[in-house]
Amino acid sequence: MSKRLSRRTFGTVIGAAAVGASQASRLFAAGAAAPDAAAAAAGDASASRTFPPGFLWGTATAAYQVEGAATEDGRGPSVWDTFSHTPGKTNAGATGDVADDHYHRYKEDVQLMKSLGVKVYRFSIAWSRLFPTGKGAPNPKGIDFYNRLVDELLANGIQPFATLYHWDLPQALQDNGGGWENPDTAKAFGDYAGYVAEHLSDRVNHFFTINEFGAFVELGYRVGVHAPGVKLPPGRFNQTRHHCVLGHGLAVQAIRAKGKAGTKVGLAENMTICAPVIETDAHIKAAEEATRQVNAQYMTVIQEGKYTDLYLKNAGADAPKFTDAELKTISSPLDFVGINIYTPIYVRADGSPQGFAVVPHPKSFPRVASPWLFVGPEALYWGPRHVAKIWNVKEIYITENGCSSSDIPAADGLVYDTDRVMYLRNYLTQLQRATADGVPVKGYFCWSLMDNFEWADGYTNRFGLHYVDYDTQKRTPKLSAQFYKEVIAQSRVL
Ligand code: GBH
Repeated sequence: MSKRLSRRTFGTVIGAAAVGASQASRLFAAGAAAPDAAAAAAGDASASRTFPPGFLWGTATAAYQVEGAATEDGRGPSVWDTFSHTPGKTNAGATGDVADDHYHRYKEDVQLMKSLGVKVYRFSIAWSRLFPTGKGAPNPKGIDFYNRLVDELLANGIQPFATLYHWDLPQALQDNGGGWENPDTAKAFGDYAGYVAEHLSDRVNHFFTINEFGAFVELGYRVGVHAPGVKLPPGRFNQTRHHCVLGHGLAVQAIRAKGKAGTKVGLAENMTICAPVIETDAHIKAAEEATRQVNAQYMTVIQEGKYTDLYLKNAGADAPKFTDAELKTISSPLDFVGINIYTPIYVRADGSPQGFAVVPHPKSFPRVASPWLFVGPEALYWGPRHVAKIWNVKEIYITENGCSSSDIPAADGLVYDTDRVMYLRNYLTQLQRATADGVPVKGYFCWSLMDNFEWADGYTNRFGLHYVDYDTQKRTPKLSAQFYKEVIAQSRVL
C-alpha cells in the first residue's frame, strides 16, 4: 500500500470498481464476481487478481505435434505426414516422425504436468491411429495408447480433456474423395467420434470435436500452406467449410449417443477476436456485431443454426449449398465452448450499413517470435465476454493461449523467456478481469506443455513452457514454467 493512498481511500476506490463488476455479472447472469467483490470491500488489493474458486488450470498439446511414432502400432498416414514429407512445405523439411517422442515418453510428460500443478490436460487423438484409413475396422492398438495415457493422467490427479481432430486427417480420406471437400468425411468423422466416446467416456468427461476450423480449413484448403495443401476456388471452398461444421455436428450427436451419460462436448475454435478500439458502448456494440459476422462460417452458424445474411450475400453464387436438417445438425446444443486465443483484431463503429470497420494493425504493432502473433492481451477479455454475451454460453474454456519466443538456453542451460512471462502475465490479467466481471470462464489451457512441431514452421517458433532439446529429447522447465507453476499454486495473476 503506497503512503499516498491510505488503506481507507484505496478500499473506497476499489469498492467503486466492485459495483461495476457486479453489474457486469448480472449482465451475464453467471455471478462469479462475489469473491472479488468481497476481497475488494475488505480493501485487499492483491486478492482482486485471483481467479474464481475451482478455476481449472491446464496445458495443451496435439497428437501430430508431439507424439512421433508415425508408423508404429499400425498408425495409418495422415495428411500431415504426406505434407511434411513433401519437399518445400515445412521449414527445413521438418516432419512429425519423431517430434517429442511423446508416444514413448508420455509418463515422463505427465510428470512435467504434475510438477506444474495442472489440474487438466488437453491432448488430441490421432484419428489414423484408431482407424488407419479413416473408417472401417478399428486398430485396437490405437485406442490402447490413449487408454494408457488417460490412465496415467488420472493416476496423477490430472483430468483428461480430449480433442478428436487437431488437423491430422487420415490420408486415405484425402485420397479417396478429397478429404473435407467430401461430405462422406463428415460422416466418417462422426463415426470415429462415436467410437472414441464409447471407449474413453468412462474416464474422459470432456471432448472437443474439432480444433480451429479457422486454421486448418483456411490454410489447408484455400491458402494451401498447411496440409493437405489445396487451393480451392471459392464455391468449392465454401462447401468444404460447410462439410467441416457438419462433421462437428455429427460428432456432437455421436458422442451424445455413444458416450456415458453426463459426457460433455464442445469445440476448440480460434474464432477471430474482435476487440473494440476504445471501450465505449458504440465501439463495443460494433465489436459484438463484427464477432458474429467475421465468424459467420464457423462459430456463428454453430451457435445460431444459420449463416448470416451478410455471409451469404458476400458469397453470392459461391455460397454453400445446405439443407435445414444440416443446419440443425451443425447447431446441435453444446455443453461448453472452447476458444483458442492468441491475438485480437481491432474494430470500431462506423456509419456503414454493417455497422463496423476493422482497423488494420500499424506496421509497428508489437509481435512476438511468430510474425502473426500480435500482442493484444485484451483478446483474453473480449473473446470470452463476446461468446457469453452474444450466444449466452454458460461454460467457457480458454483451450489455447501462448507465446512463441526465441528460447535460446543461457550459459547455465536455462531458458529465461521473460517475453513469454510478460505475455502470459498481461493476457492472464485480462482473463482475470473477465472472470471478475462474471464471464463464465471455467479453465485455461496454456499452449503448450513443451516445445513441439509447429506445423509449417517446423521446429522453429517454440511455444513450450518446457524447452525440448530435440537431439536428446531432454525437457527443461523454462522461466515461464516457474511463473505458471506459481500462478497455478496461488490461482492469481503474479
Ligand atoms: C494454434 O493455432 C494451433 O492450434 C496449435 O496447433 C499451434 O501450435 C499453436 O496455435 C501455435 O501456433 O504462418 O501466416 O500462415 C493458432 C492459430 C493458425 C496461427 C495458423 C498461425 C499460421 C499463419 N494459427 N497461423 S501463417
